[in-house]
Amino acid sequence: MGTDPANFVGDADPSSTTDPKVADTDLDGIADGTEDLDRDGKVDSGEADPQKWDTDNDGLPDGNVTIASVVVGEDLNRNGVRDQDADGNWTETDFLANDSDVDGVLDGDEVNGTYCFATETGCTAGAVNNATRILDPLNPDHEGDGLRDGQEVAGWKVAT
Ligand SMILES: [Ca+2]
Ligand SMILES: [Ca+2]
Ligand SMILES: [Ca+2]
Ligand SMILES: [Ca+2]
Repeated sequence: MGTDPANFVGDADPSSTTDPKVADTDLDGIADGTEDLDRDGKVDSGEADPQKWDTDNDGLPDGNVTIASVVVGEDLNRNGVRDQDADGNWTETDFLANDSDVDGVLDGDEVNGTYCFATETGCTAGAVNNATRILDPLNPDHEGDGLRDGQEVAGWKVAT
């Protein structure tokens, strides 16, 4: 017996260490082997980091977790890739980009309602959840008024 060289895949990055006894080392909802799409033991371009709960640091876990009965996360079906519908529209946020809809508001702030307006005092972005401020992380202009959500957060207004 022993290791069959035909089946053994070497670890391309020995400095990364996931726990072989745990299926999901970083508890982000995606199994370690699924985050490492090509199974080479290295975090390659396009892959989430199996040792980081939130690879892009936007406040949302790479996979999904349930917090207070609400499912939040990026790779909602936990398959290790960002999915699209038949029309090519993204159905999941990007676990490698902290602002998936490129509107200037981080994914986590859109989902958790933690953004602040530039003119506000006593408010730190990301500090406190605010249910009245939940936006859509896949829609850069949730009201459809032509201004990106981040521009409105920064204090821009539609000319009247
Ligand atoms: Ca994981
Ligand atoms: Ca994230
Ligand atoms: Ca997915
Ligand atoms: Ca955004």
